[in-house]
Amino acid sequence: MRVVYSPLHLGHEIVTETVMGLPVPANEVAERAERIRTTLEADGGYTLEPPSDHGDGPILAVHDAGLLRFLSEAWQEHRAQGIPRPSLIPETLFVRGYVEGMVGDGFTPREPAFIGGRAGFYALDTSTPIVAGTYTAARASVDVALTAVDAVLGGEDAAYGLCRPPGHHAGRSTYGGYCFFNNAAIAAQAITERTGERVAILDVDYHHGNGTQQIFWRRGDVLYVSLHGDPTRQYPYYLGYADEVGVGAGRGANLNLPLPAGCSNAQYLEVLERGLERIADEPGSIVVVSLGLDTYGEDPIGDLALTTDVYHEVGRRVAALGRKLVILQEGGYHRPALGENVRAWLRGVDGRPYDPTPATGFTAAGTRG
Ligand code: SP5
Ligand code: ZN
Repeated sequence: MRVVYSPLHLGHEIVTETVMGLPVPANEVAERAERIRTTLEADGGYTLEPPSDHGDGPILAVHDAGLLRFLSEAWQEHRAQGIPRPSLIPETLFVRGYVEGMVGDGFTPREPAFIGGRAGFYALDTSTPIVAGTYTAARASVDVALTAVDAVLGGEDAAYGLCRPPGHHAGRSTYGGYCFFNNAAIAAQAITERTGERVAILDVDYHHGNGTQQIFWRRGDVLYVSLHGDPTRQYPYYLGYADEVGVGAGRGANLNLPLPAGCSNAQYLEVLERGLERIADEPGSIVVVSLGLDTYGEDPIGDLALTTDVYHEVGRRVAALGRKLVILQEGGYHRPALGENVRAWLRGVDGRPYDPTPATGFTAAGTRG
């Protein structure tokens, strides 16, 4: 399988994130993508290639121009405004209550000049710091996704984009949840434009892909199916409920499948079947997969109980749809098992058996061997 990877992600070097106002060690770190890359290289069945530049067009097809401009300028503005901090985190967030009862009635929210307020005009949370290399990394991550699309439109049955930073929390005009541009949404949009076909997005990251849902909410040509920790207890909290089905032409083209804490492999596979049945009902030849491994039992921010061997089975079942797959990396924060979990998933897609790499010290059951 072709794997698209860019070392430019290394410039998005995050040390701490802010959770409920306090700094904690960052979860979404460069080591994640490097672990995945080295594990796939060691496997031997994956050929790494760099992304090609796809320009602004595919980004602006799903994102607000203001978000793109902000992200492209944010770090230099932060520096120019003389703020002596290692990363840019918003001072305020533009929550709906500021303008409740005002919007659309002769009032338009405006983007301020001070960078701490400007960041909050676009941010969803305070856990997504911007550093010197963030924009370059986020652009490269989009190009990784679009190069994986090129591989599949060029005839490959499946391609894997080792995207970092991830994308599925980024909405039309918002960044957050460690995400800046919505790689999967940009990929799906490019596929619809280039094939004229319907596209399905299967999101198996532990978190609901609020950005992807929002971007395609009114669209019937892009089906969004997501399995995730129930938002009553988990980020992104405000979206991801089962009764969110889309509106207008998009009604019925959004399927949320919330999962309970402690969800086992067997329970997970049952819910997965519902998602796969929905995708199989839809015309189209390509599925975009938002692949998060934060469903893993040892994930530091997830609370499901999946093990490495189930990822092989999930990959196998997704491939059994008989659709071409554009597989894009999202979350997954238990670094010691992350490479193996991705490798198991992709070998499932390839129809190759999975045996754990002895050097990792992890068995297929996910316990230390
Ligand atoms: C792409 C992706 O997986 N983004 C996830 C963003 C989650 N951000 C919230 C992190 C909150 C961490 N809470 C720690 C609780 C530890 N028990
Ligand atoms: Zn996640």
